[in-house]
Amino acid sequence: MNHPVTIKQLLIFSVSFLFSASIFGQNIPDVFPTPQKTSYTGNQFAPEKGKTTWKLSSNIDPDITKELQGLFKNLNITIIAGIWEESKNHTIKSAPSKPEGYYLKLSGDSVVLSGHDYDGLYYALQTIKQIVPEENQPLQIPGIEITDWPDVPFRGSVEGFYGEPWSHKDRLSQLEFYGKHKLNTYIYGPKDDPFHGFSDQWREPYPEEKAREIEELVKVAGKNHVNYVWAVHPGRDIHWTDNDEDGTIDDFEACRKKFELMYDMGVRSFAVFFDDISGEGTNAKMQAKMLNYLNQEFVSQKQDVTPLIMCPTQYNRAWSSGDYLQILGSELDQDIRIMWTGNSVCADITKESVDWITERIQRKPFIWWNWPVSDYVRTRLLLGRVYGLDKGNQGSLSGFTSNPMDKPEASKIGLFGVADYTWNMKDFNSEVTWKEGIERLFPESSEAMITFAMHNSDQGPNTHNYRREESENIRPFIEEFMHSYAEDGVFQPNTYRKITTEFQKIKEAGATLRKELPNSHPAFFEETKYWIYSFESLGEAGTTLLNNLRTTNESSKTRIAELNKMLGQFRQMDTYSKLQKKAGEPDPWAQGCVTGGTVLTPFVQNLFQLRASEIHTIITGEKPGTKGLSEAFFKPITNMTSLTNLQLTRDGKYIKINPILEILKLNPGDFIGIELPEGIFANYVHAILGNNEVSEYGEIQGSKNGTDWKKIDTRNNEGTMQARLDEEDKIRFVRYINISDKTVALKTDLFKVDIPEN
Ligand code: 14T
Repeated sequence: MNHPVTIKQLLIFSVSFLFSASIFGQNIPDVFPTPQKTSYTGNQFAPEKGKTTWKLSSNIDPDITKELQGLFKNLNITIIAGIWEESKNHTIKSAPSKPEGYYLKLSGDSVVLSGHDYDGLYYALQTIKQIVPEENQPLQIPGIEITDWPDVPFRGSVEGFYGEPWSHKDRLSQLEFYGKHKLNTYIYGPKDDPFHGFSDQWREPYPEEKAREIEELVKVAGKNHVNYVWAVHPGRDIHWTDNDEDGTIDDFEACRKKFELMYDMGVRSFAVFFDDISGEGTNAKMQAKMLNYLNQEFVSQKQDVTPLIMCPTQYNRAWSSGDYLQILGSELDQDIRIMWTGNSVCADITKESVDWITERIQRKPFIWWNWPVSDYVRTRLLLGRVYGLDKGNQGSLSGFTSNPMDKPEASKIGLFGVADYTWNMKDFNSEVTWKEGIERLFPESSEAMITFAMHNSDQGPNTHNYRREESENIRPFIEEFMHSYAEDGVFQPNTYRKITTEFQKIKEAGATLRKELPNSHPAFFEETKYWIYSFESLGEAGTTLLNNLRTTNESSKTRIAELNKMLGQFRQMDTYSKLQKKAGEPDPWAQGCVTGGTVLTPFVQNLFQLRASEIHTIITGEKPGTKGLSEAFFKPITNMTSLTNLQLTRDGKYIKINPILEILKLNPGDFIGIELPEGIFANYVHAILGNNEVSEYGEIQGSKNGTDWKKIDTRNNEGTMQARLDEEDKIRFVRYINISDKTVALKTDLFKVDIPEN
């Protein structure tokens, strides 16, 4: 996995640093993704004004010529550029004989760009643009020689998440970003595009306006040397029947026809997805037949269509059973790529997991990495570093695409890391790439963004059990602080200082981003503004709270004022956290935002609780009511091991279980429910869990202590169950339980209890 930096890496690092920065007084910017081989010849050149000599091979792309002319016009220097094999110009050193590879040399009298192919030449140019200062600046050219090629042939993203698809504008911006960072693949498969098919209309042509957009995307993708891969998702309603008796299954033909339509719009790369389906469509033999049919009757008939990509139904090891994968492996034409998410839906990509699948599918897997996708944890931003990708996968993957967040701009932080890993695994340094990505994406506010990103990276508890680190810089101090404060009411001054400084920094970072991003990065800001507002409030709340811990001898009046200020900032955070709503998504789980959700927010909430009850007790001699209690104080309860990570949301008087995507199968005796904190009692329960089956086979129960349960008489209708509870009954636990001897299929559309608000 990710080894710490080795001595060798350190040496290389410091040697190149010495060479570049101190000995020759140069400041050569690093190139990202990191080139395979770089050597510094040590000199730096400042070509004089004069006449540029151009030696360009005739078939060079005019766009590349134009860019080179922009970079090197009116300089006494020779520019030699071309594609090695075709140029037959032997002043060009040969490019590496690897697809997309290039050779690049900058020296006093000449600049050489030699591409293995058109992509390679384009990538040589992308590299030059990172090395040579922008136009109009006094041109300083460092002496440098680079030989470069990618480790993974197809690199990029798969827009494959549930929820509102990216907009046309978002996608255009992605494609440009991919070109710059040597990502060459964008697979189009948003679950919520009906014409992709997961929702239904995969057989139908796109409406005019959408078709025009796709045509433009294909063009822009081409300009950026990106393959626009159009994916169809036919499996939900596919039939393997030949009703017109022409000898071919009707839906095979329907799919070919749709591909033809897409081809006419310019699409030259295709995929077929069979993920997240059940029933007839899951048949491996038929899936293989269909793909082979498309391969022979469509791809082979065209001269310019790239090999097919398919996403299997069993796309991860946890879901694999029977001989499904072996059938695909042996029956699918050898040039068809098979996608794979790893050992589970969301997983690190270990060498061991790659070896496991390679053997079964008899080819290198095409990775569908489910990160930073956040459709199962929509309240979170996943802005952390890329890690968990094995360097031992070099040479073992046919492709690597990352499933991003529904927030395209915010996803660029992660994609920058994916670009670096997939290009050059051996030199990939997770931490360095993450920082570098942020610095390049947000040059004006990189420090604030680093602070924001490092505290917004973990998914929180989730059904996929996939977690990322968060707030690593401060977590140990916070743990130590809470431990000693909760136990003995004391804390170390040093720890206190560290944490206080961090909250101050958070507050300032939030303010900086709030002020700067609307101008510098309006699209990013639109996606993340409530997290940013909330982050600033979190910084304020933490600062006030920590400050308050030092005030021990104040009058009641001061204490009350302080408490109110804290409450105000806390509520502010809470308000922002609820403002994030997505149009067209009525599901409560798609709403709300959580910032610093793994370390910082729980810390502030817990400390606030401790401090508030301390102060409240001192002032009034009473315990505080329910108002300040965040969801951290309420607990989901279940016996189901697959559900250890249920989440709750508090919305005023409602405590709700966050709905999850899957249909749950409750075996006899299985239950899910909510536990309230000491001294707080439920006065209403309301559940919407599917259909009548739910109330026939199960019931809602209440308990005072979590051990002795009593049936609650609910009004039941079509899977809805509800009842008013008497607060005098002091019900602190509420659950739905399957009391039958059958398995009950259940949807977590709604499960909530009401508490008094005081
Ligand atoms: F195709 C697959 F490789 C895949 O990952 N499919 C979906 C994907 O669209 C989604 O974005 C991702 C993360 O939520 O996981 C897959 O969707 C699921 C996974 C489940 F475990 C949908 C329902 C599930 F129960």
